[in-house]
Amino acid sequence: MTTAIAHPNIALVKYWGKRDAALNLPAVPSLSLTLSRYHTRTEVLWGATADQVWLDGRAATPREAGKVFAFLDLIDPSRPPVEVRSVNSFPTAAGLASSASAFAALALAATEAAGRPLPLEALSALARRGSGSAARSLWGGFVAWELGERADGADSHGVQVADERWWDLALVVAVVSSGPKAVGSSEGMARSRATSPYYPLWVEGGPADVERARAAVLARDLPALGEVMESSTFKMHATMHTAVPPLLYQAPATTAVLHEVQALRARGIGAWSTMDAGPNVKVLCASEDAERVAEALRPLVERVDTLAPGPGAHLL
Ligand code: 2P0
Repeated sequence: MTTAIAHPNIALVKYWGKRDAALNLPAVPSLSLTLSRYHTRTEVLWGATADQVWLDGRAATPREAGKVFAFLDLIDPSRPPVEVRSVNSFPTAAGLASSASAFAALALAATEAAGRPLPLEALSALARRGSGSAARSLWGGFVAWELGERADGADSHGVQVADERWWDLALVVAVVSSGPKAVGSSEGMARSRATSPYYPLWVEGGPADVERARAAVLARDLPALGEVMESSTFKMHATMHTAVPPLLYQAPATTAVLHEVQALRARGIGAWSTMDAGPNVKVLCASEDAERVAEALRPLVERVDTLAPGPGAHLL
C-alpha cells in the first residue's frame, strides 16, 4: 500500500469554465489557498486481485469508480488491477473542494505505487485531468494555476506563490449545509459558458484578478486580497445566476452570512467572503480576528470551522 495525504484548497480567484473539457483546461487562471486540518488520505495497492474503490469506507458507485479507473489508466494504460481506499476528514461535495484533495492525493499515491513518480508540476497537470482544482493542491499555501498555452495541457499546472508559513491568515468556514450540491461543477461551468451573457466578461477579467491577488499575497495586503477575492466570487456567481436555467448554489443562510461579514467589516474587523459551487461561505481574515468572526457566524449556520494555510500533498 502507498499512502498519500492532500489538503483541499479554496480559490481566492476562481476557476469557472473550461476551454477544453476533455483535458480539463481552464478558461481562466486561478489562485488558491491550501487549507490546514481538512484532508483526504488515499491508499493505493497497485497489483491487487481486482479493481476496487472504497470512499469513506463504502464501495464507490459505478460512476465514481469509473472516474478513478479512467484516471489510473492515464498513468499506465496497461496497468494491473488497482485497489484504492480514500477517506475524507470533511464533508464531501458541498463546495469544500473535496475533489481537489481527492485527485491530488490519488495522483501522488498512484504514480508512486506504479513506480512512475513525477516531478510536482507534471503531477499537478496529471491531477488536473481528474479535477481542475486538484492541480492547485500539490503545494501548500498560495498557489496559482496557470492557463498554459500548449494544446496537450502540459503547461497548465499549479505554481506556488508563497508557502503556508508566509502569512498568518485564517479561513473561517461557515457550513450552511454539508449535503451534496444539486448541480456538479463540470455541468455548472458548461451551462454558464453556453448560456450566460456575462460569461465572456468573466473570462476577460480573470488574468487581471489573478495578478492583483498575486501582488496582494506578496505584499501581505489583506484588504487588497479580500477585495479581489470578493469581486472574483461575485462575478463567478453572476455567471451562475444568469445561466439558463439559473444556477443558485446559495441557501437562505448563505445570504445571512454574507450580510454578517459586511456588518463585521463595518465594525472594523477585516473579514471578506468567498463562495464556491455550494451554499457554504468561507471568510478570510487575520488569524487574530478568527475567533471574533467565528463567534459572529456560529448562530447563523450548522457549524463553523476555523482553518489556517496548510501544506502540500505528501506521501506517508
Ligand atoms: C475553484 N470550483 O476555483 C472553483 C470555484 C468551484 C467554484 O474548481 O470540473 O471540481 O472537476 O474541473 O475542480 C470546483 O470544480 O471541477 C471548482 P472540474 P472542480 O475552486
